[in-house]
Amino acid sequence: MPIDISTPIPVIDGEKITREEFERNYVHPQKPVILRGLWKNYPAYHKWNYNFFRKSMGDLEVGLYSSKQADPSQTLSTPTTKMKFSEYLKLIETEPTDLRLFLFPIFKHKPELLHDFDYPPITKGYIKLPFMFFGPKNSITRMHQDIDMSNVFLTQFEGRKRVVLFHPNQSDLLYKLPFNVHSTVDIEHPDYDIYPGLKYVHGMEGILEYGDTLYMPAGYWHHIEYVEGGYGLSVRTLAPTLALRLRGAYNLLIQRKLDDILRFLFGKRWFELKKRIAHDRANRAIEKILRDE
Ligand SMILES: O=C(O)CCC(=O)C(=O)O
Repeated sequence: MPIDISTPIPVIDGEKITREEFERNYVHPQKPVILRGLWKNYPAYHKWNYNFFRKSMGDLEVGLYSSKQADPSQTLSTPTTKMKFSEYLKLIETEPTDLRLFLFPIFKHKPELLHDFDYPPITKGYIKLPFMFFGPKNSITRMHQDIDMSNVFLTQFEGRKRVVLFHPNQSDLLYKLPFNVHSTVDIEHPDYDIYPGLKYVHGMEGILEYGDTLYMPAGYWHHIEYVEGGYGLSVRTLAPTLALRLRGAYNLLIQRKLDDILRFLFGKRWFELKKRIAHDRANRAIEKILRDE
């Protein structure tokens, strides 16, 4: 039985929505939405393609991460391999590979690219720290929440992506690991014997086409599959509440470091303890659902 992701992520015309409508309907209630055509008026929409990146920065050496070797007990901080950016672009355009390039600070290497877009006026409070994500066909960004708890606007510039989202209030049923923003569940092949909580989650699904922007409110769990090789750009705005902003700062500045130290000191035993805590929390959440039924 597949996991319930039967609710579609709504798709709206990003060129027509006003700031007032967007804030009222999506930012304040923290609801995800796909904004079609939001970036159409920026040069990047037509200018950024494989050839453009190859020509303008193909010689740059980039650190790549293997999706196959992704180990849920580790934070992904060390690249699996390195190669020239032009070689990597050729790889994802033409051949099967599992190498991904994520949280790529492309604008540090080529600040001129910042002139190719602006921050859409449908909301305010942008954090001026854009990142790009590149991946080959069939690669997966494993399920996680963004550690800084900001609202994310993820725009697709090449290829299509399938996106699955879960509200942050389902973290326990998704076996969120403590001191972390990841989970060990595989939502494509749910194992209900090991993870019975997955029977009770309800998610949303959508496809990001060329030029679509996914608005993903703070704390939303996301699983991303590259239906085709391609790339996207993310910009973010501050979370809507002080509590979420403080949580983001705590995650970044304290929790992550504490997790690294405890992993260094206790290795696998620390990971096993975190998994046990995640299972206890999921069992309690299931009991509550059954009690309330
Ligand atoms: O597009 C991707 O590969 C990942 C994007 C993501 O995880 C994010 O923007 O937080």
